[in-house]
Amino acid sequence: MPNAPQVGVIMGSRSDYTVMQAAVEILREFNIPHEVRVVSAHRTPDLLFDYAATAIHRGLRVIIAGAGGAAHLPGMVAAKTVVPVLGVPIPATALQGMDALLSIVQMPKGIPVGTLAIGKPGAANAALLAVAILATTDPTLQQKLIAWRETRSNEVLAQTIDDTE
Ligand code: RP5
Repeated sequence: MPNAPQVGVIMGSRSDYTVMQAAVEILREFNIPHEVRVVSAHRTPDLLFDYAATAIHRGLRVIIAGAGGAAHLPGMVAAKTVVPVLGVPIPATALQGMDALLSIVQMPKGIPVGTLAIGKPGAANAALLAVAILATTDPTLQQKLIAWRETRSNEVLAQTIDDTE
């Protein structure tokens, strides 16, 4: 299926979408077929198991999982699939995402989760990393990613600072 999702973006709650939208925007920019779902590790554990267990057969090549608090979603998904899982810590509690970061990054040896930064920069980078992973087998996408980076470089090169103010 040509438009079958290649990247799954999941999150523990609808409230996480304000952060995870940054990932979706990047995937849209690169025209990556993707899907976006709410899958909660502790509130819908059966859905989590089903989502992860069927991911590879449905053609998903990367899963981006955002979660706040104890943030066990990315690790649990990774435990049920060999599709690469990228975890995004959501600043959802009084600890501003440090809790989620430590939970996601401290996976015991054997079940890796690629852990990104807390919040929107991490969500955007998770999508860029997903694009880079897909680009390893897609030269056209690789060129697009290179051009995207060049645009960012040129933006910085064009920046000036008026130090007389
Ligand atoms: C986690 O709890 C979610 O990933 C979210 O970041 C956090 C709060 O969820 P809600 O109470 O807003 O649904 O499971």
